[in-house]
Amino acid sequence: MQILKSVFIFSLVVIGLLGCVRAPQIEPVGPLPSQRQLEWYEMEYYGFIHFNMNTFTNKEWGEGSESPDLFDPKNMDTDQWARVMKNAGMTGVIITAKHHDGFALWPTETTEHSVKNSPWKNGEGDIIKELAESCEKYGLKMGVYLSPWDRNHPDYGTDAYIEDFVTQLTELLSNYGPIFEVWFDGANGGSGYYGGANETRKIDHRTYYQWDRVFDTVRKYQPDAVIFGDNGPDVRWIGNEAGIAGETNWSIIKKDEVYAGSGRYAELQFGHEDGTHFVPGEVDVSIRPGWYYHPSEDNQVKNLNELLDIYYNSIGRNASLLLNVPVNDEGVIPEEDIVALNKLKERLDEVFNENIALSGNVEASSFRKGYEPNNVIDEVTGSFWMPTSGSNNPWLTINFEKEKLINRFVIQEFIEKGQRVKKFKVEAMIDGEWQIIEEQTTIGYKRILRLNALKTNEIRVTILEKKDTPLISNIGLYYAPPILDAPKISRNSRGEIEISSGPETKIFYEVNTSGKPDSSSKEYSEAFKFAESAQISAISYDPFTNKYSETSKVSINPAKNKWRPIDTTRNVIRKFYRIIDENPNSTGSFSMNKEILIDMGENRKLNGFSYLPPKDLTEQIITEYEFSTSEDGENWTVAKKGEFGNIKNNPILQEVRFKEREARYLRLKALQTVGSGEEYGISELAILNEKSE
Ligand code: FUL
Repeated sequence: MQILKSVFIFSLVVIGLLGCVRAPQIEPVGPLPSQRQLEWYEMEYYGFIHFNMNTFTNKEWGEGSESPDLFDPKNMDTDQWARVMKNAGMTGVIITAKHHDGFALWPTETTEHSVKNSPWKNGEGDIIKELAESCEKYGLKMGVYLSPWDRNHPDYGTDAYIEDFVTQLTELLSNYGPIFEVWFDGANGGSGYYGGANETRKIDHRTYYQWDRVFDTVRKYQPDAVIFGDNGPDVRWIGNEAGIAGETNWSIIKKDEVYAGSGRYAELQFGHEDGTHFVPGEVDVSIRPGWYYHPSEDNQVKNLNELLDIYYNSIGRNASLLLNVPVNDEGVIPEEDIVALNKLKERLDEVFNENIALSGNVEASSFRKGYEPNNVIDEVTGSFWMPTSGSNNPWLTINFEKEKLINRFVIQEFIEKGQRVKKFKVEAMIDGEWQIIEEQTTIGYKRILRLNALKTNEIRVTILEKKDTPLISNIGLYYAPPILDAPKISRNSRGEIEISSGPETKIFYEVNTSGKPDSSSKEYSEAFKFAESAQISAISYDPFTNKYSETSKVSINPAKNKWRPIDTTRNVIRKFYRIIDENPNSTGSFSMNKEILIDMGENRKLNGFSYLPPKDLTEQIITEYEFSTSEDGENWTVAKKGEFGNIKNNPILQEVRFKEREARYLRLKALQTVGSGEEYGISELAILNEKSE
């Protein structure tokens, strides 16, 4: 027995030593990822579902006073959501269990403002439960979005609310099986936003929510879940909602300096080379302009080119991609979005199906035993190439017997021991000489470069700057067959409609039809007049390859070529033409108490207006507005007064609808603004007069 025991202990020691042989010899560099972060990184692409009260009120931010009676999806089908996301290649889904308006998608004990008081399933339903079951059925991981900011809760702003907030979290984390990510939004109404049923208080985001307690709750009930917040602790916001991680993207940040409310969001896009904590970035972006479903955005689902840009700018830049697909008021993902998701999946399969590098022969400037160059093409993230320490510009080559056609380059670091590479270059042997193809900064978990297509029999990667000896786990080479760009459709400053596409292509288009142009549709030759609102759809066609592009669909607002920006004494103010010049990149800036007046030159019917905020944050953005009209420029009636929800983080075109009226003069007043700068900006102002939904 004693002998057996010794043998057993000896074996344990040997196994232990063997297991440790590789990693401990390598000194870690900087803050390191946790096991849960490593697992999260491998998920890469997962879905966001914004579905809640706003789906039924057609808003981006609800105010908390909405009646639960409004929540009534007639064809709720979480199986459909999970199926669509699984087919799209996603690995998980995060659902807005509670958004800022405080309505809960599960029958929480903490509030009456939930599904239990809605007509849906006579108050007996539980969307979180249904989704958890569907996720299990389709093999997706599930995450929850629980908004700390709650515009409904009567105690919001006091400690009593935090008790309920923690209870809500506990319910979500203990009743629905495994949760892979808990999403805490940074938004809160402290800056004077309009409305909010119970919202007069200003809170300090850093101290009010008792984060230590909240995070402990997550660790207690779901130890494997990552926690998302503007600055982590596990996963950070990428600092914008446009789908873009920085080309330089460190997984580490100075967490204590960049937090919700710090005003330093721009840094989140890049991380910090001298970061103190490992908090990798997640790119959250919507497949439509808004996060919630709005029928008016049915023709604004992002097309394949846009989705591919998002993919390469997120997963291709050391971040994960959390792609939002809004569920509509029926309770299902609309067809348009499914088509777009499937096209992206097909394209990614087509491009990344064959890793050309696998057929190559790998050599390197040097390597340490056990960390051979060949490890970069074994498709295992746990094995890697490591040059001998101290080598200055370590390089690795992949050569082929025959020339290969290549235009995508993938490289991954073994990040368990820290993100190390600061700068690298890719070269190709072309006509017997090395040519520099790209010089780039950080790598991290994954970096994908889109290259111009090249034919070569050898590729060389050189690490130019590093924190310490680089550990490269994978390299991939691929070829993406070209796709035709979809046409661009816009109104020009003369009020005409213009359509453009790449050289040597034809354009076919349709005006106000169901929007499926083909070669039997009208062929575009030059800009044309069309004064009223129009739905234009167009495709490009390449006669040489006989290929069609994606369809572009755009709603064009009524022409503004007769409009004049005026002051109260009706003098034209030339510099304000910028707000009606149909150029989204030119902005008119207004001092704070100034209102905008427009003379449309003639009476027009309108049932709404749109405001395009400036994109760069050098000007203030309007968050609360009052829009009025007049027939004579003297007597005004207010058409609508309200809030542009979430406009700061997602500065997209805002469309506001009201009952149809006739007017010649327009007036926009900014009641509240947010951002930096002394003045507030308007990039475009337009009227809407198409049939509202
Ligand atoms: C933002 C929120 O305010 C939006 O409504 C949305 O939920 C987005 C994902 O995060 O900060």
